[in-house]
Amino acid sequence: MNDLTGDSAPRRRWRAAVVTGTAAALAACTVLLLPGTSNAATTLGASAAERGRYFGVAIAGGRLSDTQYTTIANREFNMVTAENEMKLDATEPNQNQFSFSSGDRIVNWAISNGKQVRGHTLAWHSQQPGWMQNMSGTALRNAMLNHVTRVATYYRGKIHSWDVVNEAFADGSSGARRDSNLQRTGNDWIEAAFRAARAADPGAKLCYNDYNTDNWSHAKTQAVYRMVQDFKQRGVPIDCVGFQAHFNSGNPVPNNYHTTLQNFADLGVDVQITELDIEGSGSSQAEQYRGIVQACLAVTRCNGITVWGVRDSDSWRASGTPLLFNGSGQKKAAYDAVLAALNSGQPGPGPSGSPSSSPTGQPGGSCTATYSEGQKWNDRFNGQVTVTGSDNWIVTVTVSPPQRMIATWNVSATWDSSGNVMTGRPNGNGNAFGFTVQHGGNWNWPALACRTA
Ligand code: 9MR
Repeated sequence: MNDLTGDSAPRRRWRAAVVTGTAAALAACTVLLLPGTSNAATTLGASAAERGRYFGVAIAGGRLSDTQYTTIANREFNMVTAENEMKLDATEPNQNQFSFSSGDRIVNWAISNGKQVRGHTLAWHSQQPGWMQNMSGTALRNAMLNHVTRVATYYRGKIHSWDVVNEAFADGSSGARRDSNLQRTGNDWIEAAFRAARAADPGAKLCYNDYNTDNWSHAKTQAVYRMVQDFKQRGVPIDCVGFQAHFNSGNPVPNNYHTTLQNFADLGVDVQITELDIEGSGSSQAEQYRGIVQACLAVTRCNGITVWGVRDSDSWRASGTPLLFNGSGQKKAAYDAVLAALNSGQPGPGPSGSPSSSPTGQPGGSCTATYSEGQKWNDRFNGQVTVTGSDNWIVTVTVSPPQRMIATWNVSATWDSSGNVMTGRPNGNGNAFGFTVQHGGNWNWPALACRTA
């Protein structure tokens, strides 16, 4: 096992890769390890991953048949939120009759493309099914807890972070809870929802998610802060706070955004930007996006950023052109600013310095997979694979437990039933791809094998 702690001198680790699979399956296959390159990442997900973060997008199930949409989404993002399909009205249209097909479609698309999933949302005053809107008191409290338990249990093991409770605070200067049928069941409804979610899916991070909580001096921000502080002090299971970050001229990006993220993080929770969009255009919009990315990168516990849609035309407020791609699927100035901000951010924290790699393997044959190490962190590392000799490759990447591959980029990925073997094929984004491995203390390099299709 590599010792990645200790002196800070640059280090190069030499390790032969293990070629897996049967001889027949691996005919014309070689593995070669060569020194890594330091080229800047060319997609949002890849760049964020190099910084120990994700870059996500809200996906609308109805658009998954749009090839331009899925091509951009697959290429650029490594985290997915269902825009509407996992909400209460979608998942429990009749009491105790659960419907997961729309949510599953998005979750399966995400997983089959090597992406992780944010769950949105388990308890919310809005988009409640009709039967729930008409409920109150103990019956509603129990129905809400049953919903949290059933949905979080169904998706257990597939969700990176759940928006357990969404938008429970009032706008304006009151700092009060939002009045709703859920609030009227008693002030403890939020913590009850978090406890139920923890019991149902102990592996997911549990988030409180809201909007208009970006400006540190606003009463709503302060009120959410006090709730999270109280939850942490009393041991209510909360792991993260989601900042929706829907900005426009009436709700501009505040100058103190970094302060807000940092102050919440200092409570001992992760912070995530969960629904980012910024109305506008051109350099003005681009600079606001840049500021948001820089603020997140400046906060160690800011895990990732999700934009609320792919193209402007996919947005819930399309006329404000608030996203990173225009209606034709072209990158906007805002995209370039986000990628540049990501690429100029600090690499993720970790015990090792610059990437290193080593040559070995057996050159020759029709297809060569070259591995190089990427960034390393306490809990995970990135790997990069470059394929030469064929544009029609199939590369398997095998991790050894307790390692688990948690993200991929620039590759169409599927997994075997053990979850240890990722089979990657070209996704239209060239012949190099990357992945993140949660190592669980096992620093061994994954084994690579390359064959042609
Ligand atoms: O983008 C979503 C839109 O398609 C729905 O019609 C709307 C219904 O409430 O919800 C939108 O998403 C919201 C998210 O779930 C919570 N934060 C605000 C988002 C924008 O309204």
